[in-house]
Amino acid sequence: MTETDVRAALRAQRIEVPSWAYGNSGTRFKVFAQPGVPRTPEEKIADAAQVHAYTGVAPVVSLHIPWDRVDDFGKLASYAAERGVRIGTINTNVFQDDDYRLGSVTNPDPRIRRKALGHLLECVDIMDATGSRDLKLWFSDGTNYPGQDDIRARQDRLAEALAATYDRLGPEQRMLLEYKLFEPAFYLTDVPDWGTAYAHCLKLGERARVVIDTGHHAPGTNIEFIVAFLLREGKLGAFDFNSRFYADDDLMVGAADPFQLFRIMHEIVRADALREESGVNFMLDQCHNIEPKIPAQIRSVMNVQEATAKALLVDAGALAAAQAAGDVLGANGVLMDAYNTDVRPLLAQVRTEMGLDPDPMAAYARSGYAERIVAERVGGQQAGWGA
Ligand code: RM4
Ligand code: MN
Repeated sequence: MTETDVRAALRAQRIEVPSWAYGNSGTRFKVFAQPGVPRTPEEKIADAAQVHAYTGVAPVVSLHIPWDRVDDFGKLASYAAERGVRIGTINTNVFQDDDYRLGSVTNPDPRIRRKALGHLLECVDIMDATGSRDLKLWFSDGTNYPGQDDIRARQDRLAEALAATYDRLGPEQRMLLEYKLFEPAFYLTDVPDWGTAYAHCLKLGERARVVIDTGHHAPGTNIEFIVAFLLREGKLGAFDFNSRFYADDDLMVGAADPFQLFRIMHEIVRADALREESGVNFMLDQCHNIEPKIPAQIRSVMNVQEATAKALLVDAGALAAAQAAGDVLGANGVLMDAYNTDVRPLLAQVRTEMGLDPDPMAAYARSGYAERIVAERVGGQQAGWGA
């Protein structure tokens, strides 16, 4: 790839940001409120628009229902458009109601299963109003003790709810199924890994795809293998990017392991899946518990851009030649050369070409927006996880 092509690919890259990153969040021990945090979905969108304004590659905001419930979603979509962004993925939430103590769509009680399915279908109604393409499903469903419930029956119930939701989708809409190894369930999780998600998606059809949340694996898991495999099968729908040191830490992507992020993006570039038409959605799913939220999102977008730039710089011809020749060290050297390149000047140039400040962090800090929201957002109820 020529340097001009690399820069064009970086200009065309798109990263979706989560509305919940701008609200208060924390651990089960404490949520530290921050001044200036949004009180409404509109204020979250306004904050997300700042991330796009300084990076130029983050024009889409993901919503989480019911956290972002409004009376008129069409109006919310227009509000987003006025701020230069649009509403993206609709994230379902069947993990925060007392009824879901023993599960949502896999609950042994048919009444609760119907209630959970009702929420999933309502989220498709919301997609119709916002013009969203993707419905993202993550289930906290599972059990804490062996024998607590029947593993196979729970899979049957899950399959039934997934099929009913899939049937409700419009022709342009997709269903994305996310997996997670454990937490909040500690013994068994009903969708614990990519294989389970993949098997369900395969049965459902073309428009069902898997979401890889980078924080949802056992330590040491080779995530880029999962990426390569799903891309090859046409079943990778989206990423939830974040980083982890221990469990599902939801820290800034690229903070814990920038090399892993590079390896993931290398598989993306290798499969030519960076382009929007590939149908892979690059989302952030993060919580900024102690750091300021908008700058943390800007930094995260930049981290993804840096990993992408390095992946684009891999000399594909030299790599293929070394691989074909069985040159172990040569092939590894080609990859490491790209990883060890300082791509910050290249990205600064890309931003200048896009009419942006080459240093998004500094430009945002200078803008006065952070001070303004602290002064203006007084009173009301700050948005948060409600966990
Ligand atoms: C889950 C999962 C979902 C996200 C929620 C907030 O762990 O990652 O994607 O919507 O957290
Ligand atoms: Mn996630």
